[in-house]
Amino acid sequence: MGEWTAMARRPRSDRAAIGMALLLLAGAASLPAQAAESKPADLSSLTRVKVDLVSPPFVHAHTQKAEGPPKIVEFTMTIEEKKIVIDDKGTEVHAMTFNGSVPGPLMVVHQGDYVELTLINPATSTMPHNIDFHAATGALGGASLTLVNPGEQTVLRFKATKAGVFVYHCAPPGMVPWHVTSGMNGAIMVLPLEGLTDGKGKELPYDRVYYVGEQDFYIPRDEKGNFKKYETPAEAYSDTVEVMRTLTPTHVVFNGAVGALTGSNALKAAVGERVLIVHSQANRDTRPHLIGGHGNYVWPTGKFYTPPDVDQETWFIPGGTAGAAYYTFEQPGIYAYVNHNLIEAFELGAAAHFTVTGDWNNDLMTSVVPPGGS
Ligand SMILES: [Cu+2]
Repeated sequence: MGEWTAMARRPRSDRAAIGMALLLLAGAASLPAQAAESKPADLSSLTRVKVDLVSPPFVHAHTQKAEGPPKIVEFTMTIEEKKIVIDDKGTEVHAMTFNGSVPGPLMVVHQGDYVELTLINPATSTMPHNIDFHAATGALGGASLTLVNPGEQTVLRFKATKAGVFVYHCAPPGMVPWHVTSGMNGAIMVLPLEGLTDGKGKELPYDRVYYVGEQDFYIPRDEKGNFKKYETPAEAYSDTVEVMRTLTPTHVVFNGAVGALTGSNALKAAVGERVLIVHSQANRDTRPHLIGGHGNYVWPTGKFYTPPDVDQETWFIPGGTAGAAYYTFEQPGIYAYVNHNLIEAFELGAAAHFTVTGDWNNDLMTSVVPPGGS
């Protein structure tokens, strides 16, 4: 029986001991006790807003500038363990997901708001899960306060003190990289009260926002080199960890599968529209590039009070980070948005398309002599 099933059946006291060992490692052993004993925060005067999350690449409705004083923003996510197909050859992963999608949904709040998440692990799950918000302060990002066994749920509230886009991911003791590379990650966007700016006073409102979650998968192969299929996550566990330890992914994809954002699933925009692309990678470094376009304003590490880089060709997002890029499309056509490690883009799957409508600008580009014979 794999370690993960043993984890699921451990009683609370054992789980607490494991969590404590992890906390000792992190040098933060006393935090959960303090959380339980200290005075509760009085937030009774704050307005509560309930938000329904939507699946990426789309983002729930929100205002870019804050309206009114800080709020408590309520989100609910249900964990879903499910088999998904990740390429056109039928390769399967027993995915672990927040709300059924890889990546999990993008949450949007404003700086100073309180994020209140109800995290549900249904009885049909086979494993414990939790959530570590990189945007949160304390208790391993909330991970040590949110470990839920199958059939349990929990509510975590944290104050969004820092503006930017931030990764969240599952981090169950003993199984962190397996859960993260099985799809259990997403991002939150904490907007400055005044919305996005260039850091010099110019406002940067967007007409559209898309969320791209890049995912590395590690699928075991059989003796003939074909990808293996397994009946359960438990069965896949030890072979998968072996592949993970090579640090060589078999797939690097956007939004859970090769082609999830290409062809008929392409992202849409029009000439003149200002588009914000939020891009997260919870485990590996990445290098987004918009072929035929630019990053007019880019926050490569995603933090909105760091002035954006301008006119970028390719930008670097370190693993464990969400970044953001802002671009106003100027020409119609199909653009590829890729990880510019081109082997990862073209051979492993890390590519999306934008389909942009509008009028061609001959001043920006003209075919003077079309390709042909001399
Ligand atoms: Cu998990």
